[in-house]
Amino acid sequence: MKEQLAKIRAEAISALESAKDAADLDALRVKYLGKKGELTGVLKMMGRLSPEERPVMGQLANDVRAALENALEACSQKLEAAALERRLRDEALDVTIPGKPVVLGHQHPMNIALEELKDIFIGMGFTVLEGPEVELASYNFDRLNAPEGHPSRDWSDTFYFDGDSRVMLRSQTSPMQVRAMETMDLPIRIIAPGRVYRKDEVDATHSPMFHQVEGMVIDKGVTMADLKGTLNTVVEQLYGAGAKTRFRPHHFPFTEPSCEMDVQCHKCGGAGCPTCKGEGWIELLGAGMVHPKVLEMSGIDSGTYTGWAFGIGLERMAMRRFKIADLRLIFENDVRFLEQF
Ligand code: 2U9
Repeated sequence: MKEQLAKIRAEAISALESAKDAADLDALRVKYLGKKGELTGVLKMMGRLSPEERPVMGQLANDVRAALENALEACSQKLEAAALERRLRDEALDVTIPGKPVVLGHQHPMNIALEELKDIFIGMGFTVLEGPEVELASYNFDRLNAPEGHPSRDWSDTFYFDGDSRVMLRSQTSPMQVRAMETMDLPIRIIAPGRVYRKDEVDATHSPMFHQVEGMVIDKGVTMADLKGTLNTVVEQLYGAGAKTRFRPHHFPFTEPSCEMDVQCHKCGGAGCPTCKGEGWIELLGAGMVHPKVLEMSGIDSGTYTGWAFGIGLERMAMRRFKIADLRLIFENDVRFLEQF
């Protein structure tokens, strides 16, 4: 029996040396220490021993069990350490390798132009208002002194939603000024940027959707001098201190008197060149004193209050600012074009 125990011990220790993983260890544990294992088998034969031999063999068997358990534990720790070592090696990450560069996007040229303009007006105390693109014709036309039958209301120019021409895609951001007159306390100093829609064929200078920035000031004692002073300041901030302007008479239904403002050509300084088509001047915006009828329709006493308003086509402004020759480039969103700004 003594020899059997020594053999089990030697065999088990040697088998442990070639165990490769936890499954091998479990199999050996069952084989030697399990209920039907070899050590248990030997212990079952203890009954045949003499009373003197029994405690000696019992002690020996316990020693062998303890030795095997220790060896199993040691082997398990060794395998775990090796497995960890292998994982650390396999999953090693070199954090010093340079990363893949992230290509950062940037603002669209239209947004750059809009932000510049907004900054200038916010700096002068204006509030920025945004509102619905689907509008009531009453806000888009009637309240702006363009009653039924006015040419700007024509079906060939306007995107109406219904047969009786009551709901439409706004053709200008002016309805926002009407809404401001209805809801805001006087004095009012606002700009209204946004998308507007007109039935235009797409070409190098036209699109059925384009952007406007309109603005309006209403207060007591506001005159054409305030209009000119404010717009001259805007132009100086956009084009530099030396930029000259001129105001030409014009007609709009919502302003009286009305004008257009030109900026002296930055390329030729007024002499005439291809950029200004020989004119020396480039048209920038339309403006005028808010028509007394427009004030009265929105409940403002035109005897006490006066106002001025303007409208700029943002695409034209951005095209000049960034020297873009064809309007379609602005809407196509070709990355090769956008990357240039
Ligand atoms: C109210 C009163 C007056 C807005 C104005 C213009 C002149 C103008 C054009 C510029 C180029 C339209 O985008 S464009 O085609 N706009 O010339 N807009 S005055 O006047 C208003 C607006 C609202 C209540």
